Amino acid sequence: MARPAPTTGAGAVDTTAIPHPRWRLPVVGDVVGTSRRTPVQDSMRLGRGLGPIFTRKFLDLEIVFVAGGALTAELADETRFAKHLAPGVEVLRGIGGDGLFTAYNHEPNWRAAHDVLVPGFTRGAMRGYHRTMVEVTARLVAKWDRGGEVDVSADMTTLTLETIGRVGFGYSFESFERSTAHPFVSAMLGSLRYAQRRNFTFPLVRALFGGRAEERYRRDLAHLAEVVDEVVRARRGEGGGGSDLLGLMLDSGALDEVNIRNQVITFLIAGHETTSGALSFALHYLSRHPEVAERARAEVDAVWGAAEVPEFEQVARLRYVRRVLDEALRLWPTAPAYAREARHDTVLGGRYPVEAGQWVLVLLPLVHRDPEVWPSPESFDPDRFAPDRVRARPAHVYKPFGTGERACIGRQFAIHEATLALGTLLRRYDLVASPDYRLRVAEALTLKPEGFTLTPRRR
Ligand code: MNH
Repeated sequence: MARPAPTTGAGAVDTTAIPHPRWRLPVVGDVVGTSRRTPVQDSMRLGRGLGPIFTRKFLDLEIVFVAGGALTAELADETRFAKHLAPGVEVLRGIGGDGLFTAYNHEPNWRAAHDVLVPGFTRGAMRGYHRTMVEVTARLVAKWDRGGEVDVSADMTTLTLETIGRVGFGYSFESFERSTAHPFVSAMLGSLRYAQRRNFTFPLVRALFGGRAEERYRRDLAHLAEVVDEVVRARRGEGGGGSDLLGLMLDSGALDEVNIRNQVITFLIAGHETTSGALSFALHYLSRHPEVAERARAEVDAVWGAAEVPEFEQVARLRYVRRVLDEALRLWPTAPAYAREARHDTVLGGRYPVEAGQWVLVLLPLVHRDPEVWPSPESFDPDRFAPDRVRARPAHVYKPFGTGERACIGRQFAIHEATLALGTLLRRYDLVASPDYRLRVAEALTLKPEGFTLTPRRR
């Protein structure tokens, strides 16, 4: 007997041959034991043991998750697949508009902005940002020097937001000087929270009870636009120019006002949350693995020597610190998923037909734990990223920065910023965590450790 046609949302794949979690309920789907606060970790739990591909059903939407390295590598083939705006990203269109992260592949502004902004992310550009990054890191150090317990995720968020604001746009939130959040930051977090929550609320509930939240969202968006427009006006007043991201956009003449505003908001958001989480996870693992921290610190001492602050090249030479960061991003890729759609009808893994336009979600925390690729996947071992071991692995199985031409434009930026910060903190402090802390992962737009504190002690 033919099986009934699966109830798939528009654009989803024929899922008849793909495993799904055991306790699938009629109508609502795979929701037993899940929470809307932890969709990624729920998917990890439900997907474990189901193999390299599985589905989860949410009401009438059935999403295909890819959890294996080989399928992830196949999806990296740009001739067959392209970026897709997954529902969780599409809800951010209201905030990022046609900015790089939320642009559709077919929007001409994606290519236009990409071409304008790529020069802002070259090695030479990073060299130009280095001094400002060092200055912002010094603010963090001044705070930690005052002693006492610190909320790691909060401090890393302050560091990375301040860095992208100053480096990218010459704008300081003065976050280290404030006792309460900058209004721009509140508006940013508020609008993100609203956009994501709306993703999970039924339209009727929203219509009945969502009025005030909706109004607040509009106000938050208006405030974001106002602040950005003010920054742009100020720069224009100085005659434009400057070698930062804003300067590149204003000087190019290729981007319209609204698009520039969308890019600034996009960069302020995409340019800090993920790096903040990556730093926080790395610090967590360093605090849990004293032998790793010792080795990393010895490297910093050897490479930086007595220099008060490192030179640009001295950051790139922290090879082992970099491996710590890579390994933290393997276990907790802070942008935990990305979606890929078929460019034309094709067959995934030799078995699963995917029609043009249909899409699947790459679930990185499981891909990065694929036992076919990663021996003892749960253990924290930075030496997995030693050059010979990287070479021994297949390509495209480690993807914390996404893939293809829509991969992260800020990768080098994030790596330089995070390696500099980790080196600075390792050299200056013993990172003492509470022995009782068990890693809890909070999910918002990105992943970060929750409730993780350190008591840094000057060496
Ligand atoms: Mn980032 C795209 C991860 C840091 C700006 N980033 C992506 C994607 C991933 C990602 C994954 C692809 C998403 C998709 O396919 O839908 N990004 C990260 C991680 C870090 C990070 C894990 C830090 C660690 N990103 C940064 C920084 C910036 C930045 C820093 C800016 C300074 N990222 C972007 C932008 C895009 C992006 C912009 C969209 C690029 C495009 O589509 O053209």
